[in-house]
Amino acid sequence: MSIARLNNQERSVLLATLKDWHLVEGRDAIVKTFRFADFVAAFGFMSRVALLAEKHDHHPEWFNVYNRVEITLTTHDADGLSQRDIKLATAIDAAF
Ligand code: H2B
Repeated sequence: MSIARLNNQERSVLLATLKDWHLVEGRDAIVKTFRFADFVAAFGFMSRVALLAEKHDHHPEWFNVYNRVEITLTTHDADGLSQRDIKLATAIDAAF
């Protein structure tokens, strides 16, 4: 299914409202790194995000080492950033 990419105005709103999410160099995506006390805390967060991803039908690219979780969001169906990424990023921040 196709969905619209964010326009320039939506992008500035996105970056102004989402804390510590950054544009990825060389692709239309955003990334944020989350740090936790230990692996169990990090994995608990990943479990919450997994449920959110299913609920939103939007799934993160992510990388975990011990207490660090790096999450990248983009919309393959839009070939870049869409409102779905804003919505999921906001929900992820609330689960942190
Ligand atoms: N997740 C992400 N990050 N991007 C997508 O384009 C996407 C997704 N598409 N999760 C969804 C699932 C799509 O495959 C289903 C069919 O809606």
